[in-house]
Amino acid sequence: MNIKNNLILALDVMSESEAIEICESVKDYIDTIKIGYPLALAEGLEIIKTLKDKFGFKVICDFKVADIDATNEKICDETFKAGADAIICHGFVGSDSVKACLDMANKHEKELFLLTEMSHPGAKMFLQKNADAIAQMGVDMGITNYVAPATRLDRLSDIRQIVGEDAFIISPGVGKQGGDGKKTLEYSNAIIVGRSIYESENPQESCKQLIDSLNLS
Ligand code: OMP
Repeated sequence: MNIKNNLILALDVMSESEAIEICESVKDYIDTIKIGYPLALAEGLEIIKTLKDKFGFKVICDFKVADIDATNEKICDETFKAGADAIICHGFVGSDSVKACLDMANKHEKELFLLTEMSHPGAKMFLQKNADAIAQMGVDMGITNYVAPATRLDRLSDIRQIVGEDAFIISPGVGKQGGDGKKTLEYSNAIIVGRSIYESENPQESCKQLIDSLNLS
């Protein structure tokens, strides 16, 4: 996936009108947004097409799909039918569950991102211990897109080692969760940023400043 300015906006706002307002203000700087449960539950899956049609954005659906294979298949099918360009699934559920997502992404000729280790403190309790194995499972399954944390660069680096230079990694946790965008991009292909843009007084200016900071030599 080609992502403008290596920046994905996590659009976790709670209404279509807010979403449109934010997108309007940052549309010159980004071409890819991530929609998760907050906005999809508030406005329905139609919000995907609404924002794609209005702004021409690519949409990654962050539904962290984590069920048995039969259910994952249905979740992914509906999400791609609604217009998503990619979906994020969890890896801890194992290869049969992940394969159901991968097969559905391939069927729709769309993309799957495998979430390895999460960015928040709680990820250290259970997920971190298995994140390398989750990443390795993804490699073994031929998955090329991953989500890995901007909040722990040592772990991000480990995951990059496992998935290889050709894999595509996107990383949440820059800004509000404490991660540094420029350092993260030493390992990742793109950063995912939410609150520090959409909660800002001036989302356009925050977006611009963030992009400038990524390009500082
Ligand atoms: P901010 O912390 O507001 O920048 O948003 C980060 C976004 O990335 C939110 O939409 C989170 O749900 C998401 N996210 C994480 O923060 N950590 C993860 O480990 C994984 C995700 C994700 O899958 O996108």
